[in-house]
Amino acid sequence: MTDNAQTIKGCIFNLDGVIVDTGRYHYQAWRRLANQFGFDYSREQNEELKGLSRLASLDKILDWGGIYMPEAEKMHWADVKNNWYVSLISNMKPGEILPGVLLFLREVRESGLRIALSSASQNARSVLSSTQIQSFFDVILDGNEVKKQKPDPLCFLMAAQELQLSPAECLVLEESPPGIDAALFGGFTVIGVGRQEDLSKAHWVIEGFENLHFHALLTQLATRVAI
Ligand code: B16
Repeated sequence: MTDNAQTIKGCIFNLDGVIVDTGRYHYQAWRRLANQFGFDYSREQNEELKGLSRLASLDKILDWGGIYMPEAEKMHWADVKNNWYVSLISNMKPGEILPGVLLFLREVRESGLRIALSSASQNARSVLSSTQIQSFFDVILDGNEVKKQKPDPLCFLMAAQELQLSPAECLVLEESPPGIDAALFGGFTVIGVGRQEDLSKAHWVIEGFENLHFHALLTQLATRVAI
């Protein structure tokens, strides 16, 4: 590891697509709503909803369906979708934690770093609880506490503040393009989790955590980034 890599003292993880694939449950619930309105949309389109707030997701879906709706009615349908989503995630199990994540979190912890979870989801705590992973996090911030949506960097800045670290001392691990932008605007070093072609603005991109070791990642990162 280089001296640069040693400046990293904390990791801030996003939830959906990084720790667990909640995206498929969001898709099931949103698709059920779209079907109720008489149209359908693809898994590929659903990728565009990652990192967006609940209401911003609804706006996009209504747009795809060519549907206009007053704001008050949107709140109603967002609640309907959320009830379906909550019922789906209540059955999540620890086995749904994505491959390699637990080992990676352990390595980060054993390296003496502090760990935060920062998610736009107001249901993040339920997901952490169903999958029994909450004890890894020193700080948990969700969509109930952070009111500005990505690409605003507030969700990561608040997490860093609660970790008592500066953005330069934190790595953000994030799977959505608006989340990558948010981390960059906030002055963080950001690891994209997903496909290189979608996340090319990140300082480094990984496909996932399987067979990934924390110190190897820091060493690779230090060849690329002045942190
Ligand atoms: P909720 P993240 C985000 O989670 C999801 O990526 C996004 O699809 C969802 O709309 C948003 O949470 C709000 O979720 O409806 O449960 O409050 O990626 O920030 O972990």
